[in-house]
Amino acid sequence: MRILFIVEKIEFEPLGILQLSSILKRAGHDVKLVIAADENPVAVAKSYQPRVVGYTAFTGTQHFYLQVNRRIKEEVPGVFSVFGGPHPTFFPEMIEETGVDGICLGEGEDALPDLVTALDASADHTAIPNWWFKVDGRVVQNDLRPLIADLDALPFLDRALLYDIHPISRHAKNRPMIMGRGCPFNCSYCFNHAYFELYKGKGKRIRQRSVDNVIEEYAQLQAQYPFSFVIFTDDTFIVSREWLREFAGKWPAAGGAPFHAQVRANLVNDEITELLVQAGCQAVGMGVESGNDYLRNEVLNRNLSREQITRAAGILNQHRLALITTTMLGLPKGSLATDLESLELNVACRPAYAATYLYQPYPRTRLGEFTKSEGLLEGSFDDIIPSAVQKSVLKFASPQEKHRIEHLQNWFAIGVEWPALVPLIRQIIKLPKNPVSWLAYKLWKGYALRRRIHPYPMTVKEFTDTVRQFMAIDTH
Ligand code: B12
Ligand code: SF4
Repeated sequence: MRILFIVEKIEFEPLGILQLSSILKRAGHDVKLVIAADENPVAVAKSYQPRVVGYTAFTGTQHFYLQVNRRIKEEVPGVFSVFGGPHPTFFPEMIEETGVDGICLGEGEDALPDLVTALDASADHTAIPNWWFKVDGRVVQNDLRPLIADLDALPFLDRALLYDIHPISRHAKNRPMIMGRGCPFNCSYCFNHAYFELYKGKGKRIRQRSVDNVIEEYAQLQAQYPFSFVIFTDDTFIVSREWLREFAGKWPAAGGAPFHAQVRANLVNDEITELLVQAGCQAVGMGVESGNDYLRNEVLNRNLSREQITRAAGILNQHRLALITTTMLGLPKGSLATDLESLELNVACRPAYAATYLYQPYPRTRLGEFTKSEGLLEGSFDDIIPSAVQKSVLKFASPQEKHRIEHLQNWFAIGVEWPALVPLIRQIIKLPKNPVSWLAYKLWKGYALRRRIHPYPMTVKEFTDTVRQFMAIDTH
């Protein structure tokens, strides 16, 4: 059967779709991907005539996909449209939208092939676990199946699906990989607690692939599409010391490339950091999120002291790992003053780059629902935009305060690098947002990423491609 996936643009590899594609192809199906920024998805759908069209939606990106889908449903009679990913998982009410036939909640590896098989056989599909369907104008809600216990049993991602149509990704020097799924913490703004609420009693919260399986995928990928740097996208790479110890022994021996991984301050110590260095880690991401103790611990439920954060940053810096901190501005119950406290805490961490985002209240997360119920949300969850760097959807003490918080996002990392500029930045952010602020943000970020975080050699062509791709990113 023919299945067509559609993505709006490529800012990062669409890992969920690549995973689903490898499974569908293994079952003998024909799969195609179209990047709407490069090709008209409606025209491709008309010529390819898929039986199923599928989309991954993050909160904020669903509007684009719903619109494309409505056009495809008009032009390709009989096509079955399905949505998966975080937004449908936490907002399955999306099934009510015109043109949506099915919503997949949670993991799609078994759910999608089961649906495709049923459609192929013209059998009843309406009771398949993980799916909500619209049947004769009525919504059918099925329960979730257990989480996949053995991630090693999954086929490797179908990178060719993307690389065959997107040369920039094919020739990229860095590639994302995933070593496992799940995070044991319960930060109120993050999807993890909500995800495991949904999956309660249906499997282990933390699942890791075996080290050998990760290395095998790496070796295949390196042989087919040579590259220099791995970005492990896992929420918390250092969740298991035993796994990390085995990885630190085997990855360098297997010729593993230098890599980036996510850590959490309370898990960072000398032993873990030495293992990361031994493995070849060059850059780490670590959440600071807020410099205000009340916001960080009561509102965000981070359960982390200021000292834990600066201590962890000190250890990572001492081991010469390039540290990227992440911080959310514009938090519910926060203000410009608390965001400036966050800047101060970042200064104390001395990061190679201080990444900042404007807080977005995602549906079904504890903080998202709190933001809504406290009346702090302007409009509804539907008003969230794909970008976490342009506009906040929260209400603040005054429109001026909100504007300054949004504008501070552009200057935050510069203030962390050169704290002496903070008094000037406090004045700049009173001005309307402008192209100079955006350019300053992009240039400093680009410089820090290139020189401090991903300093591998590039040809002029690779460099210009990377710059072009980077300047076009407007979501993060
Ligand atoms: C890597 C990552 C990124 C990467 C790459 C994203 C990408 N395009 O793949 C980058 C850094 C670019 C990124 C950016 C953003 N991200 Co992000 N990201 C992640 C992260 C850490 C891993 C995602 C991943 O690759 N998982 C592995 C794959 C295999 O799983 P999956 O994508 O979930 O897919 C599975 C299922 O969802 C399902 N499925 C997925 N698609 C489909 C489609 C169909 C048809 C079906 C049937 C099933 C299905 O089946 C798949 C296999 O089980 C997650 C957190 C997490 N641990 O999941 C956050 C997460 C997904 N990101 C999130 C957000 C909000 C964003 C941003 C919107 C932030 C921002 N505003 O900048 C942007 C959006 C970028 C965009 N426009 O696409 C949120 C989503 C919350 C929400 N309600 O939408 C998450 C959950 C983190 C969080 N804050 O809680 N992200
Ligand atoms: S540590 Fe990170 S991934 Fe884990 S729950 Fe908190 S924010 Fe989410």
